[in-house]
Amino acid sequence: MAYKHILMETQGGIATLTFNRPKALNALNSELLDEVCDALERVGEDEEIRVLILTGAGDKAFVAGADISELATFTPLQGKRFACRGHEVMNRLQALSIPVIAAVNGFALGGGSEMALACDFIYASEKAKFGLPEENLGLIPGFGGTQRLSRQVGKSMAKELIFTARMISAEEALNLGLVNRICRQDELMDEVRKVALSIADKGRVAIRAAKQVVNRGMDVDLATACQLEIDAFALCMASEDSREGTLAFMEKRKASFKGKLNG
Ligand code: CO8
Repeated sequence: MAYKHILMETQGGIATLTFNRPKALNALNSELLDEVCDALERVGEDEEIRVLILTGAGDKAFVAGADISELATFTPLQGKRFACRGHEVMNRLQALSIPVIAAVNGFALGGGSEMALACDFIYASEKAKFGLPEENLGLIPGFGGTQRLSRQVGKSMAKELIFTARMISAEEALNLGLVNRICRQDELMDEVRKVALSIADKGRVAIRAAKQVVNRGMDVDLATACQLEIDAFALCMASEDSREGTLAFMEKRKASFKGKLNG
């Protein structure tokens, strides 16, 4: 599939997906969502890719939400289909076995905040602004924001942000635990690539296991979650990577992980 609204680039095991409609502040239309879906499928199939970064083209926006000019034309049924497609994209992002980092370089509103929330963590530039402004349009968040924001910042804060449609700064997002780190605008991508490379260096089996256990564990009771951890730990113990990691420690050298479960 040729892409019109996104850019994909892979370098040294790090893939970068850039939302590329800067004139519309990278707003998400149906075509763009289809392209993201296709790109995520390809990323999932490519064993060489160890980390995925999402960011927005231009210096103003990550994604300013769903494309309102398209939303305005939808019948309720078309709106439902669009919401389902959005959920499919967010679920694919969350289910990807490799880590996904959102590099939020400007406005991340509505579907843009929801996209960032579906990533494993967020680094933001000092110019970033987050918000779920759907109530201003007589709508509610439709790409998982009501659920993922509540889980991230607690339900009371999520309700306040959704009810008021208020935009928050990178600083406030950091204080709420929505953002892991704030970077200077011109240093954001370098900082995100640095953390991505430090993750890419680790064993693929153990990174995948950690992501799955944290994600699945959030949705079940503590005892079940801890059992998931025990099982995943045992799986890691069976991997060639864990033999290499422990041996390298004892031989006082850097581990060279092959990303293999065994042999
Ligand atoms: N959709 C379409 N076009 C947009 C959007 C958008 N979300 N955001 C900005 N644009 C366009 C503007 O129309 C403008 O285009 P033009 O130059 O042709 O007039 C261009 O981008 C630049 O924008 P502004 O001139 O408005 O730039 P400002 O710096 O003045 O303002 C803001 C920036 C504050 C980001 C402002 O553009 C804004 O408020 N945008 C809308 C934000 C918003 O409400 N987002 C939520 C959308 S709804 C949503 O995401 C729901 C997701 C779930 C859907 C479920 C489906 C059923």
